[in-house]
Amino acid sequence: MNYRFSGYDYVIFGFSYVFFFLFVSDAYGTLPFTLPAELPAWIFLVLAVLCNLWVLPIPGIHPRRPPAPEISGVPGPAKELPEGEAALPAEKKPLAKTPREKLEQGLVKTHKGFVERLSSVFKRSSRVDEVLPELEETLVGTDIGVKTAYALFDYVKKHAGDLSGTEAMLKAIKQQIFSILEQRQEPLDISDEKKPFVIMVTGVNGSGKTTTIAKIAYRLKNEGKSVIIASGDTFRAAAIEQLEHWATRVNADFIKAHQGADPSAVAFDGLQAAISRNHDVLIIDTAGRLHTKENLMEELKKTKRVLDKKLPGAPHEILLVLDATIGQNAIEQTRQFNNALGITGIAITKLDGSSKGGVIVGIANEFSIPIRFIGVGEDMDDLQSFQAESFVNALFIDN
Ligand SMILES: Nc1nc2c(ncn2[C@@H]2O[C@H](COP(=O)(O)OP(=O)(O)OP(=O)(O)O)[C@@H](O)[C@H]2O)c(=O)[nH]1
Ligand SMILES: [Mg+2]
Repeated sequence: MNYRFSGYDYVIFGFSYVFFFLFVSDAYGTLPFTLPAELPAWIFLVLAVLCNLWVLPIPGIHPRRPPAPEISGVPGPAKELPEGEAALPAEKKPLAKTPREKLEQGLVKTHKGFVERLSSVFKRSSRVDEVLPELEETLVGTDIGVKTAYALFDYVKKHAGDLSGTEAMLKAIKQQIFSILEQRQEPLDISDEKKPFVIMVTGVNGSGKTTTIAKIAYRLKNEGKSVIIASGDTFRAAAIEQLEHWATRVNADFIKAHQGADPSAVAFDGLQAAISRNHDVLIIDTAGRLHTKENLMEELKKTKRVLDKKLPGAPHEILLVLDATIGQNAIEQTRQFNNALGITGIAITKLDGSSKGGVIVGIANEFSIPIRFIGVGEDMDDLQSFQAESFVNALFIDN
């Protein structure tokens, strides 16, 4: 916590020592003077504790002392801002990070959870054959999924004879991961021929759908596109309000639904509004769970059908939002959503909060679905277009 002690605090802190000394002396009967009244020893202890409490930075107890200003450049809590800009006056703004720095910072935990684990295996010995059994075990224990772990392991084993040492093994793995990821690098192309371009955003609850929608809308608005957002997650009123808040913040049009409304009817209304108001892009939020007993996938399929009926070819993108913190479970989620809906793009969020971001390699290896975006933070510009090369370089930083 950022906190500065004033001179006044040091005096109070000194008093706490005095009271503690009095408590100990009184308790042992060695007080060097007589007290004016018969006070029990514990009174001094209470006073010492109170002095300490006064000095310690406890929220709510020190309204008179604001925290020291943020100077580290670490993003603070979400700011209430138009166009995603920082609310601080220019001279107080922390230095803006470049997308590359954000990516590197966002992948620090995954670097530790994946690359450092592999590096530690290679540090044991410089002989390729000696580390193979441990490499197998370590790869399988990471978050890339067993299938991909064995694909990488088999590759290294097969080429073991050509590799000069364990350092070359890590480089070979890095290269293989790049090859896997490169195939999935295909940014979302919003062509003018498909107008309105309809993006249906899916994923389990809490995966980051609504925030990702806001971030995409923010990007598109910056590119000069007009955007409308429809709140197809009618599970709870708060979800609708959350989306409305984001739509206002990024200056996008919004189709509001009431809680409990039929999600496919909301999507239909959104599409109708997008057409009549001549918007370039419609983004539809969907629920991660439902209030009815109906199956989530069936409901999503229905929404997809309704959109296609109104505008043949829509939705043009069915974006699956996956939370990187759940690790390998994201692979199973992709399978289920893809089987039901035919996912056309993936966004992986919360990489900054996860050491399990290696799962992206497993997803890229097991499904031929483009990875459109990666989320590396909670700010509006923390959604990046997925680029295999910069991703792998940030992941294997220093290697
Ligand atoms: N650190 C970090 N947090 C994120 C990222 N993306 C989303 N979040 C946070 O994840 C939480 C859930 O995000 P939502 O967008 O509400 O998720 P959702 O899928 O819409 O959730 P439901 O509406 O409950 O289904 C929020 O606190 C977001 O701020 C990210 O890339 N990094
Ligand atoms: Mg939501």
